[in-house]
Amino acid sequence: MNIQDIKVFVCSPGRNFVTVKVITEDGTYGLGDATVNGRELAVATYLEEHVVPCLIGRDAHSIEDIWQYLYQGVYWRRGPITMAAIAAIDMALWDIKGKVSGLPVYQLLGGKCRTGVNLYAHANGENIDDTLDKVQECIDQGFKAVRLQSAIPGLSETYGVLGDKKDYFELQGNRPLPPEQEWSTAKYFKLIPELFKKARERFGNQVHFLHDVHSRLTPIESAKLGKMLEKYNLLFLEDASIAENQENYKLIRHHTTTPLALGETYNTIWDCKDLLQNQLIDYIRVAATHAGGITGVKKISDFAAVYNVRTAPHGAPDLSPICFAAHMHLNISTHNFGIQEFVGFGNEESKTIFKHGMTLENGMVLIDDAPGLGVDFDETKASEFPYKRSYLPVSRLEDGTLWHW
Ligand code: KDG
Ligand code: MG
Repeated sequence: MNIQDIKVFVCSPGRNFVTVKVITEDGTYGLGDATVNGRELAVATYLEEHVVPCLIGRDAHSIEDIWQYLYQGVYWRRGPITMAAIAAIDMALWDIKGKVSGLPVYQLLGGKCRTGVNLYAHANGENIDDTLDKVQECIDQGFKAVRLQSAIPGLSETYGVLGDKKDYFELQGNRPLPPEQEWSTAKYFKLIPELFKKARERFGNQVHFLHDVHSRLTPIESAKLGKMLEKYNLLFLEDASIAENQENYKLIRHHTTTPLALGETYNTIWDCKDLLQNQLIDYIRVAATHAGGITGVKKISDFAAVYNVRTAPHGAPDLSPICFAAHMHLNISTHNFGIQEFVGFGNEESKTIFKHGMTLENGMVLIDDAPGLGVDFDETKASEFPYKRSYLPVSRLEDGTLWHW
């Protein structure tokens, strides 16, 4: 079953998505997500110029061989752009295999390990009370786990809290350049223990709490935060420090029993190999779109299982519903799955483009038995929302030093 054509679409229903459609000679097609937030056209060009010509005429069933061809077969391995391109092709090929066999992808991955996929929702507030009110809303909707983020007093903007702005397009105003945000660890440290103290006082142990540091702390500051939060019993603390140097986590781990999660920007097993085999983290957060697709994530999850590390896939809104569906098939069939981040199925515009049968029930996502990934893409609708240049913010300390965003 040879590949006849591959199309790449970039659309912007409120945010940019790069979508790949692989079409076989009998007309079967598969879909993949290749979105790298703020660098969308780099992946689209990589696909169109360097990947698509090599795949026409190849057997769409040879998923592993095509994965290796695009990974090992390229001298310039790894990196987010290459791995997102591989990811999109990989997802599309799994989608095709499922459609051809008449089975949902999770069946091809080994079948169901659980009935549904547990989620954590977001509570992002303007202050502590606002965050806690949003936790209540999440509980009312049936979520059993909630990530708490709150605006930091004294800083003009905080990660995760957009204020009256709908998204980063609005935050950038009419000037499509990276917005700049201030960071102060001292101000953050005044807020966070108070946030979780009040959260436990108000909600007791009825719900799991999580928090994303978004890599703003040094390793010793992360160790301190982990220790401060131990009594509030977090499900995990995410991206406490940047881990380009995986050794950083030895120091953090040594000081705290707060569970640690990491990996949403990782692209291959090599980015997290030391963290996993030294049991320095508890959850690995790689996303199918950024870590080589279903095939890439499966390799990482199986390796993680050996070291008792569970998966907690990235679920931000810059991953398209195709990536979310790929996660669902992985999550339901992976024994060492932990929890899935969830921020909804997209805005109203994006729902007119991406159609799927996933449903939300009592803090879980259920998937139907549609063959393949179970997502469809409306090309005509997508063309009504053309690409718009967009950037994620840049972070600086109060003295102007560039910092981790
Ligand atoms: O594109 C960047 C976002 O995906 C990221 O900031 C979201 O950290 C994030 C999360 O945990 O969802
Ligand atoms: Mg994160």
